Amino acid sequence: MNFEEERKERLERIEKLLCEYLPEEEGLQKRIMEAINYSVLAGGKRLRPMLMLESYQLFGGKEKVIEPFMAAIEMIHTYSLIHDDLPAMDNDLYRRGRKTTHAVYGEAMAILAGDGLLNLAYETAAKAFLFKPGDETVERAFSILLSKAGIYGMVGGQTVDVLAEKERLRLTKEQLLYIHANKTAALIQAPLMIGAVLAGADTKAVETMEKIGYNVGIAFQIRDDILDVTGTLEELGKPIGSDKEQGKETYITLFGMEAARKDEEKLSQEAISKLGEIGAKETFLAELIGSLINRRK
Ligand code: GRG
Repeated sequence: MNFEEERKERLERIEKLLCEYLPEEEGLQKRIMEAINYSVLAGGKRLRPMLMLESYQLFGGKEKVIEPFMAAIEMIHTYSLIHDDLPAMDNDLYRRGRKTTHAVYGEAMAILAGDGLLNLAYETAAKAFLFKPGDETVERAFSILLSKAGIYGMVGGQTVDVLAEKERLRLTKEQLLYIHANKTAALIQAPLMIGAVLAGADTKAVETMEKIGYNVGIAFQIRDDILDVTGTLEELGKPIGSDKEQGKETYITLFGMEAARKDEEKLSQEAISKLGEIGAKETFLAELIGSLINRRK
């Protein structure tokens, strides 16, 4: 199988898995289930659960305990997108090639769907204890998931981003990297670390995965900034130029397009060579990281 076939195979497994953990659309509160399912099942690359599974298998994991965490990370990611698209934040009407959640279900329901998904993510991850009651690696994985998604991770990064935009701050490199490291990289680090932890990898290996996640996350955000300038509506499934429209500082406004491309490449290559240090250079994971460099969506 070539890389694309392998990626598709994994994608299908993840789609099936998500359906297993998504709620039935029933009860008086049925509308929120519809909004949640609409948002999660809108496609998307499923990058975070894919990274988690690869990391788990890389360190020898073979059990089902990984699955609730794979579903949970995609739920957290989707909630962040729902809330990021709200009128109070980016006010975007399109995402993943279709109308955003608030555009279809209204603002109140989109807020609730995001809140509901975040909670459902933790309810789902907790199901890992059904596979391994009282297991210490599950506890550690849980703690990584919580902290990388919270105020010392993604929510923290988003906070600084929102403040910088509202106050039209000129950012220093350190400030921009702080935003990217937390808003974006934290949710790339989490799956790589959780996969390693659940497979029983040692602390040093988990730290290596955290470093790899940092590089991949920053490179991923740089590419996101590049695509906002060079992408198309068809490729991205949302209008381009939103950063400029909102007067947002990005890697490109700060350093220029050429430096952005160079740094993206350098960060990704460093991540792949770190994988080499743990004997994982010739793996799907390394190819997946490499494929993100020139992605068009
Ligand atoms: C609202 C708490 C809160 C956080 C929002 C993730 C995020 C923080 C905002 C979304 C907008 C954005 C540009 C985030 C940076 C990370 C990023 C590029 C997300 C898009 O992830 P992809 O490309 O999306 O993996 P798909 O649709 O493929 O899943």
